[in-house]
Amino acid sequence: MMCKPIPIPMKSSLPRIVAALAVTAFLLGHFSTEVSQSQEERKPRPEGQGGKGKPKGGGGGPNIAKPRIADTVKATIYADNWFKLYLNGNLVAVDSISFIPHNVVSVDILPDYPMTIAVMAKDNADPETGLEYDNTNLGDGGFILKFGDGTVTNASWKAKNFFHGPINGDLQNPKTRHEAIPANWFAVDFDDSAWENATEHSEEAVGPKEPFYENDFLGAKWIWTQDLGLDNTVIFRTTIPSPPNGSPLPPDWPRGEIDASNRESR
Ligand SMILES: [Ca+2]
Ligand SMILES: [Ca+2]
Repeated sequence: MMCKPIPIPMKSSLPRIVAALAVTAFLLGHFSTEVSQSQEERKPRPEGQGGKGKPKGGGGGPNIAKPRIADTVKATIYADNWFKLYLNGNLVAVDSISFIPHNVVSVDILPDYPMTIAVMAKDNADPETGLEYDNTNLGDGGFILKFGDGTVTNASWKAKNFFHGPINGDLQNPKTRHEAIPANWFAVDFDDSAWENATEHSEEAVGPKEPFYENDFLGAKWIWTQDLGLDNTVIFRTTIPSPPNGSPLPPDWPRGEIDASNRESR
């Protein structure tokens, strides 16, 4: 009797199967490598253990206590409209959006006490008129900050205005007044003793936008000079002697010396 012919794979199927097997083998090998690297990254590093153990020579670097990310605190900052922040003379944060939308800037900082905080905050204002939106509107300012160590803005900070206008709020014939900003306004040893204290303003007066409410500013106050509308460039300064939340003072970490490129004044 005649046997029914057994179906055989189409000519093109065999190369496809071989190719699929090869791809599978490659992916398995790649995945294995990835897992291996990931496990390697998770291994605790022997360095940075607080200086324990005997020096191994070569400068003793691995045996020096080094800060870890857990030693940093979070800095959360909102400015209407823009700011730059110095800690102990070093530029550590610049608002990434100069005007609108209003944004919150959040960065990790490695605190060092006493900690001199210096902030330049700017309301959006035309240098010649003090107005915004093509000289059609009088804008207002506002600044608030909170660090993970309990540091917050309040009236204990010093504040000084360097750009006022439009003088008398005159929108029809707007004039402005500028004062030169000291070159070393952010330095630790800058003398701000003659400056007035910052003025705390209500949340209602500043009118923060949505990002403010999505971040933790509990305990922090909105600050500016007395004139939220006409003072447009304000510098704030304060010195925090120790962590306000009672955390112990950090060790004397090796902090290094980066060149002066992050210390420009304007
Ligand atoms: Ca203004
Ligand atoms: Ca504004």
